[in-house]
Amino acid sequence: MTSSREHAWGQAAGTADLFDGGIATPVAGERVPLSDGAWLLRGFALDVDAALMQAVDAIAHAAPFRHLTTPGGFRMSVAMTNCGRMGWVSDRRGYRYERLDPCSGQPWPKMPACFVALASRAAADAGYPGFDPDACLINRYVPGARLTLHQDRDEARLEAPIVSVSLGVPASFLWGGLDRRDSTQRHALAHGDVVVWGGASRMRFHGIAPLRQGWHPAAGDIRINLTFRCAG
Ligand code: MD3
Ligand code: FE
Repeated sequence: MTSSREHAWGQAAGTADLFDGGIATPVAGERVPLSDGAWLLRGFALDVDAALMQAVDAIAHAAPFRHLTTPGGFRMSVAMTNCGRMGWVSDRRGYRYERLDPCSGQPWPKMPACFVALASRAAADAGYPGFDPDACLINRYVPGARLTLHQDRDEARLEAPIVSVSLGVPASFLWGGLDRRDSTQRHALAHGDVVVWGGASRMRFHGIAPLRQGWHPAAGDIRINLTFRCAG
């Protein structure tokens, strides 16, 4: 495997191998600085994971996961839905936040109290008190699904951080710079990991490598990612 992977995880002693590539199992309770303003809070959501998974199921019942189309006409391999006052959508007309689910014409499901509580607790822990997200994009990955390198810049309040929560099968997160051509680092994001992306890191390019075959007792062979945003 690449030296960047070994470098990223080389200092985590006494942890078991999670991937054959040598990425180690995250240690719950660790706070890892990723870059300026970005913190990885390992295992931060582990105490509420069952409530989060149950809430995702309820949201998906009202606003089913769907494969959006990019403005360029490609079907995204990641399936998405939203909750909260605003939801992120993509179609031939572009990327944007909408108050209504285009599939149903109804408002997105309300953001569950356990979502808001976790997101604001994580943001405060990383140095962003008073985080009050109005949108939660929910991504669902099956084996092979990926998110190519991109920036998140459709939100109205770019000074607010984004909080992400990983659930289910672990993923290899690609972490670049402010220019698409900048080199990327990889970090494993495992079930229960929370990352807070603010400050100078807010506009960095990032993505998810194709999901590898795996199994997590709470999610089966899929990965779920929640991203909390101040969009409106
Ligand atoms: C860094 N999701 O939904 S979460 C996305 O795991 C997205 O599904 C990925 O990128 C996922 O837009 C990665 C980590 C993440 C989310 C938003 C960020 C990292 C970020 C915004 C700015 C910088
Ligand atoms: Fe993103």
